[in-house]
Amino acid sequence: MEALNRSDIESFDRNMAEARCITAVVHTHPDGDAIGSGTALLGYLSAHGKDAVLILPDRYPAALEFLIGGEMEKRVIVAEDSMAEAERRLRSSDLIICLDFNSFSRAGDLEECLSSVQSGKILIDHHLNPDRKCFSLCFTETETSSTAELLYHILMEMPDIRHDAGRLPAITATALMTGMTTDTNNFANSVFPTTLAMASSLLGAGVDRDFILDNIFNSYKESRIRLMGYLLDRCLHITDDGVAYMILEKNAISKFGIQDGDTEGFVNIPLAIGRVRMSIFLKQDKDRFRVSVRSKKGTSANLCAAEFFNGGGHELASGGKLMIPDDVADAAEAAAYIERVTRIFFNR
Ligand SMILES: [Mn+2]
Repeated sequence: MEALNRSDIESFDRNMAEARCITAVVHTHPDGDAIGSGTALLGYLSAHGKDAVLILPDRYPAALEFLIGGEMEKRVIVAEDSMAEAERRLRSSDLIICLDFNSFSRAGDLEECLSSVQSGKILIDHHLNPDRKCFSLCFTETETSSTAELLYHILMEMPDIRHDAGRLPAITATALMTGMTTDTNNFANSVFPTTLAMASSLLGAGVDRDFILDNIFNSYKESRIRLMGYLLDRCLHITDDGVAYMILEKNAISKFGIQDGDTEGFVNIPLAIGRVRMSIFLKQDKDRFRVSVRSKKGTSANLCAAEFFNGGGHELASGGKLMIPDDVADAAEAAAYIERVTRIFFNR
């Protein structure tokens, strides 16, 4: 990643110092990086005596409860459960810090409120194409593993931290390590020299990586593993172009008792197959499918998601949606849609 701009760092520090009421916001369906960077910042601000709150557009996966439980929970608002409280909080904030998303539309029902409030807004993110005009200060960097890593490098520059991870509040150090670990899928992708340097400093500062790994990778419900087996056996298709896709429909979601977050990472599994170049995972959600796209180097998940799935994100890891009936007439049409558009994508 590029060196952080000194004047940006100074203005970030000044913005935080001058604000009394600071609110962090993350994207819908928050993952480990969103919750990790959000709670890390919350821990840092709280240690500085700030009135700090983290707003999540909707509920978080159970596997991340270890970051949000206890004292922290009082400082988290789930907008899906308390929209009025979330909007009140945003309106009364002196400073809003958006983490791990590139435009307000990724904050779901909070979009309008975020656009209309007049406070200072800071972006810290690692996705492509940030909506810069909406922010008074932007830290965006795609050459980094995660928002957690970017936030780590920013915090290292703060005058009270002075490049010593041991000076970070313990919850901040743990949460930063968690966000980076989930976004790299435990050091499997998007690992940069700076990523390993961060991991090394955090381990040196006493972060318990075994505790984090136990929570994020070894605490799943049995239903997740059984659903994984069902999907791989019954629902995995691979096209002649090497596109693997799985479609999780409503009936299977209720049959297996699946909740948000339970299917996290499923999209990566088919990439282990030699001839697969791209993997697409669809999950039905009311009037739409939520779409995850992953690709191997040389194929752009981002371009495919942007052109055919109303989305985008990173070069090799993107997301989007498929609307019913705008994009596909009904759920049963989704497979044919994927076959058709990926044939176009790979053969022109
Ligand atoms: Mn991220």
